[in-house]
Amino acid sequence: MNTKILASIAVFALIASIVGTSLTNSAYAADADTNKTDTKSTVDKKSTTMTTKLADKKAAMDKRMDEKKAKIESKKAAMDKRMDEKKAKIESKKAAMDKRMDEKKAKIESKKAAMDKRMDEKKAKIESKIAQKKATPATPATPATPATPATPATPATPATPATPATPATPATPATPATPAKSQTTATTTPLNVVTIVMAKGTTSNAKCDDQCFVPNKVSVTVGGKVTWKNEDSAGHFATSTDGKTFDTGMVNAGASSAVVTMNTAGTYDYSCMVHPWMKGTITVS
Ligand SMILES: [Cu+2]
Repeated sequence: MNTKILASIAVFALIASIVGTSLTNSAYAADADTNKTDTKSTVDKKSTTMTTKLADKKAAMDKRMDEKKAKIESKKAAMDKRMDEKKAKIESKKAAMDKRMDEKKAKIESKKAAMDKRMDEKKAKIESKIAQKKATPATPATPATPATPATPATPATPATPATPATPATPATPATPATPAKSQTTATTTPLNVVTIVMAKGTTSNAKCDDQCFVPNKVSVTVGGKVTWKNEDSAGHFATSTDGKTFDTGMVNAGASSAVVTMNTAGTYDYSCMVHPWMKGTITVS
């Protein structure tokens, strides 16, 4: 820009000198009429030369200006190009980042979905297990031998009900020689009110067998009332295997269940759904 100003000043000075010269010349012309022709031609010559010079300078200046303009424009174009390139780069980077983000999101979501699926499967398994437990009959329903009500003979040997066809021959009830498991006193006597104990240690003793619920075989008449008393250190359930006749819900350690009234005749196996080895039978007649 300085060059431009300097150039302008130079042009201005030239014009001023030309104007000055011509003014002086006309003064001369007015004064000296004799030398008129001579002077005039000289002045004309000078003037022409000056004009030419001036025009040349102007042209050169214009050329330089044009060149500068062209340079500036090309620089601007180059800069614009670079800017565009940068923009494009940034945009492509952004696009790549967006893509990566989307991919990450998708991954996380698919992981979550997989986890949800696994959880659902686990739930389903647990539920089906519980259902199975409820469905599988615990003990093959020892046909309630109500023929011998008075003798507490059948408790300890539940292995011999192989001949249920001949209930008329009470061959073995005469020998009550095995009172080893004295607690098992199966209350075959029909009672109206019975308390069954959830025995101590059954939580950790999967082999408590007929000592889990004591007594583990109970007979009541229709309308009989049964209560479970939990003497163990963990909570237990007494749930009928048919899944509908009765269910004490969780009986806390040291607590007793609500009274269950047996309204329908039949043989009902039951178990603890948390400790499946805990099995018992109630006969209602
Ligand atoms: Cu239990």
